[in-house]
Amino acid sequence: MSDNNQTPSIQHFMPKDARIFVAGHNGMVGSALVRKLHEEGYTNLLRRSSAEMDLRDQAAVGEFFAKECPEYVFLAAARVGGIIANSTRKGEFIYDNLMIQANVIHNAYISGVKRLLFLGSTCIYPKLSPQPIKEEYLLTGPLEPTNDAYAVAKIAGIAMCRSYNEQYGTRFLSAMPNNLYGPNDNFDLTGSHVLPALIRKFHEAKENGTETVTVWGTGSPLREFMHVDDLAAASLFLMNLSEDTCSALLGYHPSPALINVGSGQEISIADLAGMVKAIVGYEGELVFDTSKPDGTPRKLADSSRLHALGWQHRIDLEEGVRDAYRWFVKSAAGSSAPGNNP
Ligand code: GFB
Repeated sequence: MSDNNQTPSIQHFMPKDARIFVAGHNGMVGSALVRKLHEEGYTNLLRRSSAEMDLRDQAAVGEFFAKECPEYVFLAAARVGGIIANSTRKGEFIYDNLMIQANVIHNAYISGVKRLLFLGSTCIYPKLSPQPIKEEYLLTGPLEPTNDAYAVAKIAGIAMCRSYNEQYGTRFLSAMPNNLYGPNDNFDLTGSHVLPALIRKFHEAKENGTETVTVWGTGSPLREFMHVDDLAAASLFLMNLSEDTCSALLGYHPSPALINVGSGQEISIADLAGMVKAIVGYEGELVFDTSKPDGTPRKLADSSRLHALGWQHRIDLEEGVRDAYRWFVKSAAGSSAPGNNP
């Protein structure tokens, strides 16, 4: 990985033996958080698979918090998916996300968790928001209809963190990353985001000698991408802010307790397809299926609030896509639905 942008080493506000709950540790984001926490020397991680604890179950989550008493919580568990999953399974997206986050955030308050980081997505912002998108543009316009159920759930989570901070003095921060990719992504073509879908499609077309690969939509939408290892680094950076800096962020005016985590690496879907095609080494043609939705035309996060704190992403998009492709070939190629998002 390139190291052009120097990220300051993480200050360690959280003690190395702190009891840290990573909710959603088997997903792409949660597993990256666990890797990063281990790399930084954290030894006391609490994890529960969805089979061991259904985060939608209020009683089960209450018992877990009462028994395990986590001190810090990374809330990376969520129902997530690409544009078609979001638009065709809205009931699941709104119910699962509302239940998971309400149970975890509420029990974090009840059990006296010191800090919580709630992870969402830049699709919380208005469909036609001015660009780049500042945190204070939240709730200033209509949402993109293909993912409004997911976005409303995530906005409710942000409001819940803010409300608990105001009423109960908790220290719950919401971080909104752009489009993520990396190891343990979901490569199932019906549910995945664009980048893992393109990796799988080009790889299989190359293996099978298929003459064309279909890309959904017009190819014109712009998206900002970030490797999940960068998000994990940013999440630890935020959780380890000094008390004063954390307080300033929680009380920031306008738009308290909310921070964008972007890379600035914006690219059109057509150009992204060209990049993946070259990395995979596929030599056929691209076909654009305009019966599929484009979604929001552009969602570039303004990450200046995070940059002002001293954090920058490190992984260049092309290198990151090469890394994700290597992971796919090693771990996932050939199976129908490998990996899982949180
Ligand atoms: O990544 P994606 O599914 O999600 O799609 P969003 C991004 C763009 O890539 C859309 C196009 O314009 C898609 O039409 N695209 C082209 C493809 N080919 C494909 C393909 O094979 N699969 C997929 N999935 N897309 C999601 C939201 O929005 O992004 C979520 O629905 C969340 O709520 C997530 O915010 C990060 O960027 O459009």
